[in-house]
Amino acid sequence: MAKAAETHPSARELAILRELERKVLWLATWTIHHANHVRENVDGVKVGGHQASSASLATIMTALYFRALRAQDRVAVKPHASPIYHAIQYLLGRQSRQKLEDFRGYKGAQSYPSRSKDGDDVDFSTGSVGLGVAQTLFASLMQDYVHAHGWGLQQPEGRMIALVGDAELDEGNIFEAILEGWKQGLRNCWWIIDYNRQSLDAVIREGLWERYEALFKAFGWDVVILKYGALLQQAFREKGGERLRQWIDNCPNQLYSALVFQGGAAWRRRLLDEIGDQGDVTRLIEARSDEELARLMTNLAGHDLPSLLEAFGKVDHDRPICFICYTIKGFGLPFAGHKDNHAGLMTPAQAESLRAAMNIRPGHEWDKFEGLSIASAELERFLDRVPFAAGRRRHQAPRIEVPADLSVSIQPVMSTQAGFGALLNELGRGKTEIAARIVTTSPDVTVSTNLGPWVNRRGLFAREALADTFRSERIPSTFNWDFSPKGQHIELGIAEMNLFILLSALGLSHAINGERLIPIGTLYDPFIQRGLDALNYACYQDARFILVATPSGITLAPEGGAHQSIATPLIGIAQDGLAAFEPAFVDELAVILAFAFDYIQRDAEAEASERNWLRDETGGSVYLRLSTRPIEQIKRAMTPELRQAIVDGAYWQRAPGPNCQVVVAYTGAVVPEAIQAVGLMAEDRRDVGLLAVTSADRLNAGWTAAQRARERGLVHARSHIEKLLADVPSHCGIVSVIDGHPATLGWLGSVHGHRVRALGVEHFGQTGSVPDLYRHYGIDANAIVAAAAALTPGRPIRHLKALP
Ligand SMILES: Cc1ncc(C[n+]2csc(CCOP(=O)(O)OP(=O)(O)O)c2C)c(N)n1
Ligand SMILES: [Mg+2]
Repeated sequence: MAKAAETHPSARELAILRELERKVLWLATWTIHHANHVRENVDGVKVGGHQASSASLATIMTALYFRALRAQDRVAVKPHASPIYHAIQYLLGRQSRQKLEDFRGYKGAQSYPSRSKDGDDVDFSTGSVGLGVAQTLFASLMQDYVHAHGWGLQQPEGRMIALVGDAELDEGNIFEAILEGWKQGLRNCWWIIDYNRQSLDAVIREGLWERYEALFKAFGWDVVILKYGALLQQAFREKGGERLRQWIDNCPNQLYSALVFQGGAAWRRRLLDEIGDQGDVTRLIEARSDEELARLMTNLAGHDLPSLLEAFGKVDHDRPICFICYTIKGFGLPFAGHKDNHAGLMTPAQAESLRAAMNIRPGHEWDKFEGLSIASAELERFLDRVPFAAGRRRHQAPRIEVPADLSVSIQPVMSTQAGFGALLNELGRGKTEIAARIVTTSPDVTVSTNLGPWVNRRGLFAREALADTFRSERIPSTFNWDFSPKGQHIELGIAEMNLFILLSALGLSHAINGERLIPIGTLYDPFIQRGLDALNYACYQDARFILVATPSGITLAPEGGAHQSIATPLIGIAQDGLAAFEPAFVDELAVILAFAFDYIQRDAEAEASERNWLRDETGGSVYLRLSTRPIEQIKRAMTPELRQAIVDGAYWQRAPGPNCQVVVAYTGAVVPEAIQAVGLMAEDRRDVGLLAVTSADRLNAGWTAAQRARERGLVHARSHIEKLLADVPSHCGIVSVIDGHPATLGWLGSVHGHRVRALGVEHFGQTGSVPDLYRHYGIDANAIVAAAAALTPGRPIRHLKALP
């Protein structure tokens, strides 16, 4: 049970926090101003405003970072509050002045908080709105998982906190996460909504807070509404105050924003017009100068430190909480409240008047304590004792030993998906460290992606045990669905976004909790696209996981249409931070999975290896595109050379002879067609080669890197694919084939200038049998032969049938 933070701040502490709040607002505003008006802006492009959006959170973040947060808490900061975040870190001595001066510039502080690109201890990246919010929810589940398994108990439980824009809540993935959080018994999660009632373009709808309140409560969250600051609360207690409160409560968002922008005189006119009574209310208004009236009317709780500190400090439980904090976008700045302020930048003249108001002398804009009325030494002492900054926040975890060989009994005919199930089943049987650290998860496709046998052995995870009633009732079932705190499979609802964000959370456990997990997520390959932005997000954060996508392609024949993935191999190539593989045989898969266990744990800062020109030392996540198609397996010894080639991305299954006219290069489940085509051509084309491509992604990356190295003078740089194709005669044609977009392998011809005919799938699939569809899309043996015949001169190929 979480304990309430200690007592109220003393008057002195509050005075210091108020000074810091001013300073944070100044530094953030100046950072953006400097990037636009002071730093030499070579291309004349404005580097982004967001002064208004930042100012909205200045008070809340001051309250959090300088008092309410503890070192074990983790925060996702709304993207446009990045300057506020960096300013706070600067004051805490964790961000350099140079980085602030270079904000949004080359290698400067990032526009949006970035775990991987910023040096000042960003917990979770944000930028694509909605994702960072959900990340905190899943990070909290991850923390529960780690602790329930008896790991990391020396560390106190942290709160996972998101600072959320009100318009950010339009993102559907947030609601998917809330639902999942409810199912999983979410704890220790705070979402603090910056309810400034403005989005990027406009002012938001009336009464949204009521919808949020009902919604969060429906899913078991506490809701705390922070609306009025201390000044307003005091005014409400005066005579006529109740009338003022009613007026504010009924005031439309648009009008409130407009009046905030217009200032004291406008407030006065409007209030007197609408509720002036020549009595109490009029007196309440007239007792204040324009300036005081403006300060009163903008004294919303989200800009009132005592209200915020009290609300955060008095939490004494671990239930999830949604704080709805009323704020003003651009608070304290000249465009406060204006609906066009999102990208608004202060003019140099406005910046000068802010400088004057803040007592900042020219040339001292970056001085930490410039213009403050409390002595620097006292402020320094305070900052040195800030609980958030005490101790280590980013952890490391030792490497988990990975066996060189993963054992699996390979059936004569077997699909890669079945192979995956068998490999995990074998792992589940043993008592190895790697098996203990594996955590699997799947969005309602656990059984259909072949995780069933693993789950039978290792059980499902839940903080509280829940027996499988079918089992206790002795009803025969293939699957044991018992939940316990020791279970190793996290069963998710169908939402793929949640899968990727959970993988993102599990895949950061080593850094967040100092405990390494080996996360494996499974889903149907086409639905990668449903969660693609979240996958991209997970990779950007450098989370480490293995993604197993199966089934894939039109090989999923009878399912038809948009169930059949086409573009995913290209995603595998293009997605940074993700090494994509598509093995054809189960022995290849075993090699790749063992590699993946190791690869996701690597984090060295090494240059690309001269062997294959891949940045293998830095590691990354892994994507395996698998298939349900049963394939006749090859009986062969796994030599070290073959193992290496499979990991590097390709090997000759049949090396081309010296007079080779055609090479067939295949990936994945179409291997029987490729082999058959080579056989059909053998009599009429000489020395046909058969190239097995296990990773178009890694081949392509190595090739690109080797070219770049040569262009920089490393003339001997050679990538794996360049070496493989080096002896293929230049007149030889390459027919490539994949159950996916043909561009995946189409680039092979550019390596040494061979002509290529790239076969694959470009259009939405049909239902049908595998042979029907392979014929229809032209990736069957006959189509491969026809492509070879068209590409390479020579006598007609006897076994070629007319194409349909
Ligand atoms: C997925 C995604 N879509 C669009 C954007 C562009 N965008 C950035 S902030 C924003 C809206 C900001 O509104 P709100 O969340 O209320 O924050 P505020 O600006 O009020 O602080 C939009 C549409 C984005 N960053 N991510
Ligand atoms: Mg907003």
